[in-house]
Amino acid sequence: MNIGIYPGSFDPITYGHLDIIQRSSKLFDRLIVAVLSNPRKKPLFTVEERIEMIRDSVHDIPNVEIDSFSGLLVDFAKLKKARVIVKGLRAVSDFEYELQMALMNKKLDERIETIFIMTNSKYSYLSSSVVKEVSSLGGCVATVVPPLVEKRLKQKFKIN
Ligand code: COD
Repeated sequence: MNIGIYPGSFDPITYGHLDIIQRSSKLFDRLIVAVLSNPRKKPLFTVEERIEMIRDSVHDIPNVEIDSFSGLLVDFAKLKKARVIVKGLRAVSDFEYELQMALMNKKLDERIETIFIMTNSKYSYLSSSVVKEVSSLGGCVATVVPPLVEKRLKQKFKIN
């Protein structure tokens, strides 16, 4: 079975992430969306909240599973018998960081391949950080995140 892993913080999931999930799910028998559990990063949403929002967004894609991990991604990939890591690329700034991670992951486990999917041009400017900033200041994010994410952001920031 051909298993792919799409890892990230997903704090929270955006339509940019969702586009990568939809497109990469067609490349694998199973795609595991792996949510990083790292309290040191001080996320806005707990792992459980992030998983709830992802689950609600991908319920119509049958071969997508959601899981969380801590520690090394390559160890989680091994546990799940996945040999391909999927990453999204938006701009040159993403490339340097992603190249470093891909090469380090290869060093840690030479069986692992990282593949990159180019962002949909509609979402090339989109990041979880921008969404959180706009939402915290009362801006509308309805066109860039799924409805449940918009709702949860409003609840977090106590916006009506
Ligand atoms: N369009 C396309 N792709 C996008 C978009 C968009 N609008 N927004 C985000 N993406 C891509 C990102 O480029 C990334 O590939 C992925 O979606 C997830 O993004 P984020 O921001 O939610 O998650 P990150 O980048 O914070 O995730 C980092 C990891 C969790 C992958 C990384 O920290 C990790 O692997 N940690 C585990 C520890 C480890 O193994 N470290 C050693 C690696 S060197």
